[in-house]
This record gives sequence, C-alpha cells and structure tokens, in this order.
Amino acid sequence: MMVATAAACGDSGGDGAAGGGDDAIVLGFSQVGAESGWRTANTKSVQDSAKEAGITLQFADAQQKQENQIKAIRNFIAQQVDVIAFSPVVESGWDTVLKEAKDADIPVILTDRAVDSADETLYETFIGSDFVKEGRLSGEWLVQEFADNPGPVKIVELEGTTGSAPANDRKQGFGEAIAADPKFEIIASQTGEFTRAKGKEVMEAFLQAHKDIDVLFAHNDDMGLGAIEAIEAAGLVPGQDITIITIDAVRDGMQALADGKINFIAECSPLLGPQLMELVKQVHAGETVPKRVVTEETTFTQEQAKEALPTREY
Ligand code: GYE
Repeated sequence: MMVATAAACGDSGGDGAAGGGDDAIVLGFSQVGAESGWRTANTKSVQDSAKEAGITLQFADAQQKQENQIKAIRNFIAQQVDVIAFSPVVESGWDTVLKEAKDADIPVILTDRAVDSADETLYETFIGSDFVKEGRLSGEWLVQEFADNPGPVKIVELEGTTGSAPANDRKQGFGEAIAADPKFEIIASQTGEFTRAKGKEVMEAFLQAHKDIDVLFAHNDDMGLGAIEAIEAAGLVPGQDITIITIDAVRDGMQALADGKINFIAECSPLLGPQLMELVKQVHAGETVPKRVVTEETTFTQEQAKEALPTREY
C-alpha cells in the first residue's frame, strides 16, 4: 500500500555506514521506557542492530506513557523519517496517530506489543512474542506440578502494565490453562507495572491480606524478583513456601530460578533488533512483508536454568 512512496526515496540502503551516511534509512523508534531488565536488553538489541545495519536510529523513550509515544510519533512524522517503529505501551487508542503516519506515507512497524486497531492497514507488520502462549505454558506447568495436590491451590497474580498487550494476553493464557481444574483459585490480582519496586510493594500487601498463598504468578521476572524480597522479609522461603512462576527469562530471573527462588519461567525474547532491521529495510524497499512475525521461545525449569545460564546473552 505504501510501496510507491517508500520506494521513491531511492537511496542505496546506507551500506556499512555505522550510524548512517546521508543516504542511510532513518528509523524513528519509540520505546516504552526502561521499566525492566527485558526492556534494557530490548533497547540494546535495537540500538546495536541499527548500527550494524547502517540504519540511522532516532530513539525516543516514552517513560511508560502513551501521550509521550504519540508525541514522539508526531515528531517522527514532522521530521519525515523513512520508517517508524514502536512498542505500544497499551493496546488501544492508536488509530488517529497511525492514520497520520499513513497519510504521510511513512510505514509503521509494531515491535514487541500489539495494538487493537481494527484497521490492519495502519501498520505493515507486527514482530513479537505470543503472549497468550506464554501465559498458557505457565499455567500448564502449574497444573502438572500440582497434579497430586488436592487443593484448594491459592494463587496471587502480579499483572503487567494495565491495558498492555502482554498483561492482557498473559492473564488470559494463564487463566485458560488453570481453568482445567477448579481447585486453582486466583485469590488476588493486581498490577505491579512490570517493575521490581511495584512488584515488591504489591506482594507485601498480598502477604498481609492473605496468610495462605500457595503460588505467585508474575507477568515478568522483575516483578517476581521484587516479590521475592517481600516474601523473604515476611520470613517465608520463595520457591518452597510459595511456588513462583514468572515470564521473560532475563539474566536475574534465570539466576533466581537456578538458585531455587523461582520455580518456572516462560521465556520472552527481547532480542528483536536484527529481525526488526531486516523488516525496516524490506518495507523501505517496498517489499511485501508478513503481517505477523512471531518470536521463537522456550520455557525453563530450575535444572534447565542452571544449564542455560553460562551462555545466556541477556
Ligand atoms: O515481558 C516486560 C516488559 O512487552 C514483552 O514488557 C514486553 C514486556 C516484558 O516490561 O518485562
């Protein structure tokens, strides 16, 4: 749809020029923020691979606020960058600004998180994980692990950023998996905003309100790591008194898993940079790209974490 104008820029693709020469592709990238270890690794991956690909990166940090992302995108449009990529902090409320980019003939790539726009022509492609699957795999592990437990199994949940695709989808996938047996009961669920500090704070409140928590499901490692501090401060043993499941598998999470403080992690890869740069080049050249690119991921038990840690990239 944007083929004609995108191809009309007629540049050479900026071969080899680290940071880009005059004719390098300019990519405007609006990042969510710096809320977690995952995000730090993701930012590094995007910056390193842009450099490697000779793409000039205009990087904007939205500090977890949608209004900042909308401003950044409008800025990119005003600057007439070649391609816009962004990781939408929440799912809804993007149609107007995406329409503005489309009217300016600037192709948009969604990275990491999805939008709920009904009009799929507002973006070229979406590259990122299957968050529902991550939640489901977490729930399925729990169902298996507690197969011989007569129940009730009391679960507390630390949700990610309210309204974000990973929070919505991980909750859904986990909920579907544990619905397999009515003995599983989510007794409290609240946002910890994907941060360690908030994860700790909310877990403290959970521990005060409930004396009989069996399981913690945290939508990311960082909130789980914050919660571990609260659990230890309450005189309980994380990984034993409370079974802990998280998502991401960043280094600190994997270390806690190997140390026995977390019991299971569903991986979510932040290393989206290289594939993103390929897609940027393709849409800039007017090539057709798949509408959805799903990241490959696995899961880790404590034993598997011990094996994987020495060669873990992030
Ligand atoms: O799981 C979390 C981060 O959008 C997949 O955002 C990402 C999530 C990730 O803050 O740690």
